[in-house]
Amino acid sequence: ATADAQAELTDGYHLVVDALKLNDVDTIYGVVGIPITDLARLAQAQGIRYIGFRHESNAGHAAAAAGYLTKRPGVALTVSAPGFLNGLVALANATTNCFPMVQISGSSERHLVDLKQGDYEEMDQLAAAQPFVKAAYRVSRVEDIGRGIARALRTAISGRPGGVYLDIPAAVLGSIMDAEEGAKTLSRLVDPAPRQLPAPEAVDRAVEILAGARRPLVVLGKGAAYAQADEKIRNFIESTGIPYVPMSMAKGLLPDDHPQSAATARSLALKKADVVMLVGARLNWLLNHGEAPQWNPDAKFIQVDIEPKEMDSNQPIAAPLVGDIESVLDALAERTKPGQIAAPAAWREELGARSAQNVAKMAERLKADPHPMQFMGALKAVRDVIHERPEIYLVNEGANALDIARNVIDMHVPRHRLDSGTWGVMGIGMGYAIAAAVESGEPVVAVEGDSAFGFSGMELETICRYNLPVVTVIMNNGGVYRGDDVNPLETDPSPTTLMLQARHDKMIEAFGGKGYRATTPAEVTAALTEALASGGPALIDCAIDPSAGTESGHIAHLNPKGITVGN
Ligand code: TPP
Repeated sequence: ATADAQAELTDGYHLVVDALKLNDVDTIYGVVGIPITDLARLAQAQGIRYIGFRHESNAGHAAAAAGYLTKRPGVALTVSAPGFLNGLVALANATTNCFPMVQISGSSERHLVDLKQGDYEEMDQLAAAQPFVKAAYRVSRVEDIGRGIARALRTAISGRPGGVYLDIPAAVLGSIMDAEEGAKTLSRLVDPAPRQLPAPEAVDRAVEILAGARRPLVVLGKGAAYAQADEKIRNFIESTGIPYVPMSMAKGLLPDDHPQSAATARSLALKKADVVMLVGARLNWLLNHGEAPQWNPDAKFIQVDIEPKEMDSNQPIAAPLVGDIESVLDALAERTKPGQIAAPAAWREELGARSAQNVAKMAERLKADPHPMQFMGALKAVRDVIHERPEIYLVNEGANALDIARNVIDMHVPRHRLDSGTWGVMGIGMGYAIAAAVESGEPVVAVEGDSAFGFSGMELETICRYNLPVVTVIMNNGGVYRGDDVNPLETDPSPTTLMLQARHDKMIEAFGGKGYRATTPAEVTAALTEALASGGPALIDCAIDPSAGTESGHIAHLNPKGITVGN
């Protein structure tokens, strides 16, 4: 064919890239292979940043974090069957956490898959994805690519955000059509996530309940952080004087040292609050389902959530404020008379006094500097270094490494803490860290349990390959939870044992990054300071007492109790 005739044709690959660009997708996280390798190449050639991972779960977690941080769907790209399934974990996790994400996967030949003829990487991926995602779609004709991508992006971002699966069979990617006709099949979303206004009656009901409260409390969830309505949330809290408790990823939405933060008097706040306003927070296991004894059994709940089905899922909701958080706060401000909602001083003082006690206790515990190093010592060192630089993103997973870091490390800026989230999942570490670095260009510190790190550790190579400013800090106590468990039979290591002598710092050196080993808090401080100043990839292996930590961290009560194992 002549060059002219060529120029008039397009194909599935080009239409996918054109549709993504038309909708402002600027980064793809993925792992290549049949049938999507050329898709990644073309995307890169056309100016979309492509970040290539070592495992699809990590690419998927990165896309999910990108969605959370930017309020635009993160895109993950996977190959058929096994690659698709590896990515599906992250897509399901994104759905659970309400992060907007689209996993685009190539898939094998439909006619072979459907008759189960045994194709290369054969799997009915659309059916497999369905139960785990907000929605799953398949594009079966090249002229539907634009529609499929628009639909996937729209579904991921609008209403309650979540994970969307988009299946594109190999044959569709390879289909050729007239370029001009092809261009007409693409569209740009108008109002991808339109405002959703709450019902005025519900707003009035909420105002009345809040006005009559003696011990009101606001709970901020990561939905509140996601909403990017930071100023309005702060105004609501400060103008009403209501104490608030941030869920872990809402830390920093208001600075953790805010005088109205009841984070350090959490148990008392939950137990005594008579009116609780949930903002982008769900009454799930993380909040004990709103049940006594953690909560006041007579508490009235007001809930701000974009998803009507969330209401009454655990406790009766006295004022369901169904809408986007910004619109709900606007409506509340509009329909509240000046001074109508004001948290009683006695309640604020009661919480303030308890906070002061707990803060003093914590300061006392943080003063100790025992050897071998404990979690507290290492994490205090991390805290002090990043306190100086609030722009740093903190990624955090593990059990004790998660629970203790959450309490020790204050956040001062919204959306700068990314952690295991609603599922308490291990494996988000390197993916979230990579996305935070890629999307923001700011430094990232990933505080990882040694077990948690292992789930995504190979992505150190990715971090080094792209020369990202990620410092991984491993709390190495040689075990899942702790490193001192023994198998009484002495046959093999105990189920919770990992190698205490493991030198994770040597791993990053294999890829050209900088490795540090720290055995005291002072060494943690020195290593982290130097690593952050260098601006390059680094890993600090912190030698933590193998007997430090508790089994399952703060959620040991969730382990079912049968008869005692082993004796
Ligand atoms: N697999 C997944 C995908 N998610 C999980 N939460 C678990 C397994 C169970 N689990 C919870 S915490 C954890 C594991 C494996 C690791 C805890 O050990 P570590 O990361 O070393 O943290 P530490 O308590 O020692 O700080």
